[in-house]
Amino acid sequence: MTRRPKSLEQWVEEVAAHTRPRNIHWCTGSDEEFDTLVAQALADDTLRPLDQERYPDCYLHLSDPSDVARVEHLTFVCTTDRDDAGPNNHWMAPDAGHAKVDALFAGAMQGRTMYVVPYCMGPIDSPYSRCGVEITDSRYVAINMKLMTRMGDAALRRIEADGSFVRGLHSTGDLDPERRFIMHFPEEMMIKSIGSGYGGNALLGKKCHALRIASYQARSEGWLAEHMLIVGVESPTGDTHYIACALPSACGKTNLAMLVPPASQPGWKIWTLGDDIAWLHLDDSGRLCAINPESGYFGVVPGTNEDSNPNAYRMIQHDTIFTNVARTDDGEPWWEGKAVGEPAFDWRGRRYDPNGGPAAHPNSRFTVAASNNPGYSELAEAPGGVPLTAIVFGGRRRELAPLVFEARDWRHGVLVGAGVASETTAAMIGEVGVVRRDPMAMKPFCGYNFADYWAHWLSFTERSDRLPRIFHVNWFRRDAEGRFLWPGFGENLRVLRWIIDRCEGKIGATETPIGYLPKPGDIDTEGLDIDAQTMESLTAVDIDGWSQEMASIGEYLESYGERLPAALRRERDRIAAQLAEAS
Ligand code: GTP
Ligand code: SPV
Ligand code: MN
Repeated sequence: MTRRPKSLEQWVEEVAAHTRPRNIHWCTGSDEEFDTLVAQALADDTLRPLDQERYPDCYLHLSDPSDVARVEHLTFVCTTDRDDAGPNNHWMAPDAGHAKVDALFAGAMQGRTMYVVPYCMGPIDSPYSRCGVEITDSRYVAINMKLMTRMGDAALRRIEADGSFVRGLHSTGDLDPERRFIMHFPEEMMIKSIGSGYGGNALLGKKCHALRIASYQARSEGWLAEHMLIVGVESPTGDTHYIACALPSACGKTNLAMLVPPASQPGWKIWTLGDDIAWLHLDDSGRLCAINPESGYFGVVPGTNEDSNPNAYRMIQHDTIFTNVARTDDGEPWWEGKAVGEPAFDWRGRRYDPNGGPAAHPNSRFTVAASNNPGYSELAEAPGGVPLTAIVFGGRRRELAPLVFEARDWRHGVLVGAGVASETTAAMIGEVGVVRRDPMAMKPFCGYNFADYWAHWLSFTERSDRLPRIFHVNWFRRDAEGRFLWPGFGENLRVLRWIIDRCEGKIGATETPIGYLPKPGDIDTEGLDIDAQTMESLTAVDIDGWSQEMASIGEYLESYGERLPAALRRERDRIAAQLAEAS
């Protein structure tokens, strides 16, 4: 048996005494254990079988209908000083936060198995990886953690060596949204989550640890924990550039990370390193390197088909857990945009009613091991990560934001990131389609005050002169009829190529107050059904619109008060002045 650190055993005992589970299971991470967990989940209806012939080892989980997305209004960062959590987080004093949830955890696991899930975020032998232990009474969570992280004995051995780990306590409780809380105690490296069994609320290694707790830790240790995909773009001559891209939830990270080059782009290859989270470190030579702390994907299902994302579509034909999709009459999973089959049962498990809303929940998800992805990069397990050529920010904007532009330098890039706005999506409970500020796509995930976070980002210029260049993209511009102006998906490679050409110094650009934009004709549109006028509007800067935007960004930044870095304010003022001059 792998040795269990004393501090961990003690904590497990304390939690068991408080939550009163029927029994305790320490997860080893073995394949046999996984099979047993799945068999048990099938027996108690946590998982339902799908057609095992066409979808081997695929299962369906239907969550409680009130529990289908992250809950930002119930997510708290509990720091001693309220200002350390910042206006970007809901805050509670640590004592009050503990008291609130500890009362709900009392006896919460009665009659259930308590799983002790050791996990490692990042390659087991990477100096950049960090471990945690999640205690949970959800078998679904234990199953998902096996697919999403390096889970079990190997992680336990690393915890023993590291001497520290993030503690995550989770119970599905009674699933009543009134008694649902996702609490973070970054000063104690602790998470307590109760009342939800869903994704980001319950798989504590993901958003709770790898972003909220890790971002807090990263600030004091000099690195960055970001809501970014990591992708390798290999040119026909065999050079590979690595790019990390921050897009808000359900705004295209998985799709970009798994892009399959269209036939019009012969010789190009795309390698996936990560689709949701990146941890960034400066190496000894000053390059910014990225690792993916996860080892699996929890991806949006609707819209995935042979055309939009062929690699993902094939990847989820086997060894996949589907959450909240619909089913066909013959037991296949079905979702809007699948392009084949017909739904018979919706995501609530009811007979499908065409007038009763979508068959699959818009935030239905697949869970699958990253090694299932045909484009999985061989460097995804590299302990040192991959050096980044470019960082790309983006949002979902019907208007204003051009297809792509480049920041003038790192400081300007930090402002571009801080100014990101995007339409809300089904990934969180709340209204969909409302534009809000989502700096660096981290609004729901930054574990500390954004003002301090921007200062931390800015500090990297003092530490390296080899930083990646920074860009902004928007795949989501629409015409008056609501149609997307840009084809997106695989065709986004054309934009990545422009980005790489810029980084290699191969190509010029039009200088504007908001940054460098592609010159007409510099983005390859050969073979696309897109006219020059559309390209012109996708790559133009609306000076009046941007003047208003910059005023709005200014107001937003000022809402952070005196902690706002002066350099960021000056950068905004500089661009606002240039826009005023241009109008
Ligand atoms: P999270 O897992 O929530 O962090 O999301 P994500 O950023 O990985 O988003 P994902 O790639 O799953 O895409 C979300 C939705 O955006 C899906 O419905 C996609 O079909 C759609 N989408 C992705 N890329 C594009 C694109 O280039 N153009 C358009 N129009 N839609 C896209
Ligand atoms: C997101 O919402 O950004 C996700 C899904 O990636 S979840 O794991 O639920 O956070
Ligand atoms: Mn995400």
